[in-house]
Amino acid sequence: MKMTFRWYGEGNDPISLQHIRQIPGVQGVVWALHDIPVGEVWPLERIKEVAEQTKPYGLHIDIVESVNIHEDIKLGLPSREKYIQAYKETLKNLSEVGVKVVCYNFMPVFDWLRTDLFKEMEDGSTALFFDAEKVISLSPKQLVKNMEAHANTFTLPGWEPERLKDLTRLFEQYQDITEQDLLENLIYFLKAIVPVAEQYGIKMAIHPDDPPFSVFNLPRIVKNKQDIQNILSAVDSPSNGLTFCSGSLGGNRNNDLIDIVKTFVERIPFAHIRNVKHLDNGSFIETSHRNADGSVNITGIVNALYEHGFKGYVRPDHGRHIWDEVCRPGYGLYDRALGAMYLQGAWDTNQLLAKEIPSDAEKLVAKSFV
Ligand code: DNO
Ligand code: MN
Repeated sequence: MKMTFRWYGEGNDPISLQHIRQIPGVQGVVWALHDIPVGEVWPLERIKEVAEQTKPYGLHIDIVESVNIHEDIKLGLPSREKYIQAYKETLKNLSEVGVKVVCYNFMPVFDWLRTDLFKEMEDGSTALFFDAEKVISLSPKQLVKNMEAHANTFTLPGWEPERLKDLTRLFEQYQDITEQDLLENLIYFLKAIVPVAEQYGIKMAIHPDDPPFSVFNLPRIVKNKQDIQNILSAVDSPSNGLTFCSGSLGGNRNNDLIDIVKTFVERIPFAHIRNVKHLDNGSFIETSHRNADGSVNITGIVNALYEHGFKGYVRPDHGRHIWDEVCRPGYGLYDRALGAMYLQGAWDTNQLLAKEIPSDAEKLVAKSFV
């Protein structure tokens, strides 16, 4: 397990590289050029700048999250050709600094979605919350306003303003797009991109939909095991991979997360690990990583990754906001650092056990939810 930590870049993240490298076990940052508008080529000089900034701290920049996909590609419009071309050039530029994994998602219009970004917990911390009842009562515009108003002056990953400025038109464009259409558009994109990624030694790793079900009637195609199977088998290459995200896939209790790990481990170059707690009405709140605090069997997932020979990168995904930290929603230093330690503790225990009672490790891998 190669531990990493998301970093929003110089001047865009209150968390310094110095602080990140003080988290035990963290070897690299997961980064992006967040200010480049979707669809544009990432300039080589800007990419090299990030390599220069991180080098003194001994942190690698092997993983990019995300190179976002232009809506015209998702919609399958003729203009997708020019955006696919730009994407290829970005991959080439990224390969120049040794990038190995590019995480991306294929969610129409919105990236991840929550109704509350700072929901109060009993212990006084706050966390990201998806209120299933509230989401039904909100229009997409209200939801966007709500997210932006609560973002604490930080930009939200995947919620870049240029992507959302023309919401009504985007919704109209998606009206006749079925899940099958969206999948075909993804496969078209992958068929064009994967050979180029192979050539540059990059693994593309699609991020699951978050939450893993349709919201506002938009099509969603990375929700469960079958969807993942469809995508990975459509282009059978190690460069067509999955970002296994326990929090996103865990937003649906019917997903067997451990089975997903077992089945696809060889195609998972990157994993996001975090916990969510399910409430009775379909809502969920993001909790600490600890099994007892949420519904997801986090240590079971780590065990499964270990057992099945996972060689990829991991990052603690979102965290709560604790100890009065002022931070980007879900992306404070403290709780994510605690998460990194919890995950590494579970991994190290496996290493220890493996030397003594290898066959017993399997017993720890029981079910997805606790
Ligand atoms: C939210 C993140 C997502 C993720 C993208 C990957 O915090 O998990 O924005 O980076 O969906 O493309
Ligand atoms: Mn994730």
